[in-house]
Amino acid sequence: MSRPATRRHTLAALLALLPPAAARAGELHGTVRYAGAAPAAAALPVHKDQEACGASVPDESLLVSGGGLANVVIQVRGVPGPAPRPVRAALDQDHCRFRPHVQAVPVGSTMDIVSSDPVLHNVHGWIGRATVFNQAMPTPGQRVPKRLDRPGIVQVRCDVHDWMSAWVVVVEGPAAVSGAGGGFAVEDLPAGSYTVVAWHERLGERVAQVTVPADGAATVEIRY
Ligand SMILES: [Cu+2]
Repeated sequence: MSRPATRRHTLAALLALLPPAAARAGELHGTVRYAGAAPAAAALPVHKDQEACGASVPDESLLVSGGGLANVVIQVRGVPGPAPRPVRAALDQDHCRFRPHVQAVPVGSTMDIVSSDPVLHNVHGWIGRATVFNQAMPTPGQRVPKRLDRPGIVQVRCDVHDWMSAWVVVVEGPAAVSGAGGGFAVEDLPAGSYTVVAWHERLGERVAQVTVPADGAATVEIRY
């Protein structure tokens, strides 16, 4: 018969082998592919405040590189457990261009609207036809925090410069945005089978199913 101290030791060793109840050690890696011919890099003409804005800004609405599509928001739906923690995000205005062009932030996050430009901007965010924020930004260096409490796709425009456009997707679960080559990664996922919803501003939605292992990465390819 073993002594109690030995039994405790054995139990501790066994528990160490078990994953914690809500382990989130899984990951989803993926690539967003664009099947058509890559569009040529386009520029949007600047017809106002050219001394501050330049003659044109890049058109970021369809960016393809090496067959990969950038600026696609990937959301993993149906993940159990707590929602992602709110973050402090930023939306800059730099040479009359929003940076970043597309971002995803957890609901409840605060986004600082920033102007780096010596011209008046008026930043106007919409979900559908409802205004989320409408903020005049007359001063360079100005920083105005906005809390994003409603999930959805916020389209951002500048009322002064009609070429300026950005998208802020306010998400309720894990999400990522595809990078320049179409790659993305969503980390800290518990094991399970999930629906992945991809969204692109011009090409719309794609849906895929994935099964994330308890420890390791699932991979998925999203095709447009
Ligand atoms: Cu502007």
